[in-house]
Amino acid sequence: MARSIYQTQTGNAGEAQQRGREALTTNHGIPISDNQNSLRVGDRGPTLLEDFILREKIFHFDHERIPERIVHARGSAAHGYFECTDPIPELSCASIFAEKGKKTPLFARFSTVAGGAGSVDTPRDVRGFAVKFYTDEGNWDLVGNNIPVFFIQDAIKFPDLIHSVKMEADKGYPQAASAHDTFWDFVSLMPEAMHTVIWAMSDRAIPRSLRMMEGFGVHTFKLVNAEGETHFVKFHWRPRLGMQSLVWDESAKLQGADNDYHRRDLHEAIAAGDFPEWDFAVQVFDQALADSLPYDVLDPTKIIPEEVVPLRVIGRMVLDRNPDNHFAENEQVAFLPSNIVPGIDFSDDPLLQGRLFSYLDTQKSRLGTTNFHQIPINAPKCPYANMMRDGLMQTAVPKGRATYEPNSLDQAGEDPGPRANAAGFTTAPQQVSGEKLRIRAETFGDHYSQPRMFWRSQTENEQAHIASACVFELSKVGLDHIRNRVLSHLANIDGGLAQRVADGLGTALPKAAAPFRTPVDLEPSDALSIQKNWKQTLHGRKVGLLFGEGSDKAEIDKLISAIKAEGGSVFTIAPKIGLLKLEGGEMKADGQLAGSPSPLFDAIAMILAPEVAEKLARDSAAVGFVTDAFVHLKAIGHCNGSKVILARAGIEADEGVGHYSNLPETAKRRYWAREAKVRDLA
Ligand code: HDD
Repeated sequence: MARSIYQTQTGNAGEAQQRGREALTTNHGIPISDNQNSLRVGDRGPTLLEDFILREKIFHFDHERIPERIVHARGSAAHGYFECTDPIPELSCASIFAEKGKKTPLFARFSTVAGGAGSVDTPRDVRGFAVKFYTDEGNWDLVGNNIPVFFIQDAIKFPDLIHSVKMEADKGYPQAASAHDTFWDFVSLMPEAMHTVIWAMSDRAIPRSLRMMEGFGVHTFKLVNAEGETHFVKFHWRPRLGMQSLVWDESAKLQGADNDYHRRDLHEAIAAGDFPEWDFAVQVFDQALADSLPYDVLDPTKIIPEEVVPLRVIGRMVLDRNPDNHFAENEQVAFLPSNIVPGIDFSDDPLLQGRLFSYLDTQKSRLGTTNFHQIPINAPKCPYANMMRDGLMQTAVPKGRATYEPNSLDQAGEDPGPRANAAGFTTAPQQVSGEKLRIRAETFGDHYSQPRMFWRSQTENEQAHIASACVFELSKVGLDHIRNRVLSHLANIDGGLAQRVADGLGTALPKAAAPFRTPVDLEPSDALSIQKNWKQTLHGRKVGLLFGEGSDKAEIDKLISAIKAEGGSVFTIAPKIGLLKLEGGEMKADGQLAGSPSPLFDAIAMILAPEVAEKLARDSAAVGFVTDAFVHLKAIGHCNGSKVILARAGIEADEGVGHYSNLPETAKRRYWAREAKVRDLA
């Protein structure tokens, strides 16, 4: 018999078990004796159709992919729990909010909106913030975003919005980017989009980490207590690490440095036991307050500033376990805004109402069956029972004859009354009357006051980022009339902003668009600014430490311990990845210099022997390392020898540039004041 040049790694079941590994079998349990060679005639002859092992393997592989999500295709996810810290039985009878300390398991998925599943993590985009709570009264899915408002007011416009932002239909590009004609054409024809547009042009749309962004339920929902009393509510997630964003140039460079920047950051933090946490807060208000506001609480393009209705923290989310399998969990998780539990209810927000249909419908297309709820990541963790039966991929084996209700077969002798549960979900009663109309309330008609409030709530530096983002995006728009129409809307938000964008584009400012409602000046809200709420901490932040042959090992160790003592982490970088001889020891780097550019870190340090520094000053990777750190407004901690690299990069010292021993302090922030020196912002 011919012998294979490849030895089988599979062996027989007995051998594999002896090695403590599961033996390979087909999907039908037949042990496989050889996973290296297909069945053929002789050792060089044709492959036989009879080879059921080959055919099954290739057949399964050919069908590995399922349709990616039409939006939010690229996502990163984790398991965790919700802990109730301040029960609210007076507001809601939801069991999840019933007792202090009560924990509810959950699965969270963060996503970009526009790009495909394989696109990069750091484009300018809204981020999805979806949480599935496996409560003991069924699954509650809070499917929100990191921006508290949405582009459109009515679900009927959603396909149009998404078609406009996705890659252009004829060209198939750009991928994962709003900087193109169709997006700006659509939003400039829909003035209601302006509020979300200005958030999307702000630093909120380029988060530093998924762990450092806020989340919002966006819509107004209702809380319902045991007596049936209702209140309006908006849901908020607040990151314990504080908010942080990238600068635009950094986020663009990260797209080359690490496609998976956010996914890796989340995964590594959880793997290291540094579990990301968010506070969960509610903004609760009644009809009287809603009536007193100059905008409609059912309009998803509006926020209620927390200075108007304060936030009450009632719980926290901790993400403490990475998924075991990306496909089974992250890809197959099906979020449904219609998954709601007793004690919470929908409002009449017309965007929310449309979402209640869309998500259930999309799951049938993605997961292929009405039984997608049986997939482990989607199945409730409490018992569930009903008379729904059969369907594609039915994996349950329900027992009994009766598949209808009421019936008197299941529990013989029992009263065959309805089996519904009096404590089950009830819709809060609400008076509704009116004619059937396709119309939008005039109270939805103020499109500029809130974007103006957002603009005025930002620091000067944040305003410059917004204006520059508008210039960048509109400079990618090919058609003048679209650019001009955008400018005509910006003029209604703030004349200064519009002028700066027009100047940045080198174009004349057109006249302001005619507003449906004249904008008013609302009180600015400090809570809307990232920089005003900056958390001075090293927790969650990473320092890139460059060393080389002959570096002082004791100094390196001292700096690493000091950074770790402040909650930060260190990634060591050297020109070579192998074991290096240092002054006083040896050390291996985590990464090689050319593959570890500084956009990957929050701050950088250099501890180098003078002759190594001299050499690196002629290496573009080292010069780029410090140049990028400087223009991305990061702290730079250097030794005396490494000044030669800074000099080569033309870096002048400022309060963020100094001896590495100060880095544990200086790395806690970015140096916004430096920006005017390194970048011409609009
Ligand atoms: Fe949506 C996915 C958030 C409006 C239709 N949406 C999706 C996800 C998030 C959001 C976070 C990803 C969930 C996951 O990780 O799997 N969507 C929002 C927010 C909206 C919003 C905050 C407005 C406030 N969405 C919206 C409307 C519609 C949809 C108005 C349709 C009428 N969204 C979908 C969808 C997706 C989706 C097509 C794609 C995949 C999926 O649902 O499961 O059904």
